[in-house]
Amino acid sequence: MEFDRIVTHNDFDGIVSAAICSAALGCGRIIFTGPNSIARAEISTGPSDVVCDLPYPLDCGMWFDHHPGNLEAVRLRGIDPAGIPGRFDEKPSCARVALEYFTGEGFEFPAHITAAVDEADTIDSFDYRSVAEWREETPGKLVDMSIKAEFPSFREQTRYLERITGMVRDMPLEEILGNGEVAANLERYRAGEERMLKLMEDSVSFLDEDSDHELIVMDFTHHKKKPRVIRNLAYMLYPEALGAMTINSLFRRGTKTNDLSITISLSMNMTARDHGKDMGEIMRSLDIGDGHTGAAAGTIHCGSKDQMLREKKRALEEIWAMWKEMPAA
Ligand SMILES: [Mn+2]
Repeated sequence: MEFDRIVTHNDFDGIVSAAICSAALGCGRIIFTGPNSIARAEISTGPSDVVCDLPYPLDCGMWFDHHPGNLEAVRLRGIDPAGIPGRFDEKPSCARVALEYFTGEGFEFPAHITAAVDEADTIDSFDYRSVAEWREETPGKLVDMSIKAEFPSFREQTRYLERITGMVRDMPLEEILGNGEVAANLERYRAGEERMLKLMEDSVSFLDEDSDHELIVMDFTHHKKKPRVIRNLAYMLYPEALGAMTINSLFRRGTKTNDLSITISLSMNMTARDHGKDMGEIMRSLDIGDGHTGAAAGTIHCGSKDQMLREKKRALEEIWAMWKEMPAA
């Protein structure tokens, strides 16, 4: 079977997954996208496409993924996942799934690829035991930061992701950091982080019921443009909080809609604890999205601004009720 394109998630796990598929299949053309574009079928795929770290599209040659919700969606469509070429496995990263698949097929990967997969496991599953561990800089985290820098255009970002994928395939992460473009993007990321922290300080609150300040709520729906923030930076403001939520308006082609995008994640201080909080379960119970134990996201479609305000209030109440019901330790 010949594969023309790798269609992958535009994050670190997606990049490492694509590097693995590119090394194993000798296929160089890579398309970067987000899960929503696949769900809305904005990208047409066919039998010569390998799809990584994204929902299963209607048609593709191979599919690699690790999101339980995406497997569920396949089953709900009446498709037997075992019949799909590629592999689904609930591993910490999709890169791990792809690595194990091709290793099982007899492909031998160089040590720098397996090292990148170790980093993808940690980064994608957010496997940190404390705020300090999360802030500790590793080669993978620095490359990840560089792809999260602000880019002048979507096209330039895509080109950069393509180049990074080639580098991840061909050289160790440490060596990638020596690249001038990577260093410049990392610098831009750090400057952006400073600005984000300022912006977040103005949007952070806690629910009235949340007297212990467990769950940071960042409501950005009053912004006219989509603010670029990284929700976990909130833990730099409140290192003792147990979780953080963001509420954003969804933008389509640059226009603000009444639809809401909600993310919720546990603080890394919860990782080592024996708790019962499951962020993916909250999103699935509300039937608005999906995710892992530690981080999840959902979308609420609203027909008007009034409805959006009502739905936001209701979602906050429901999320808080479920959050409190799940034991913290
Ligand atoms: Mn992933």
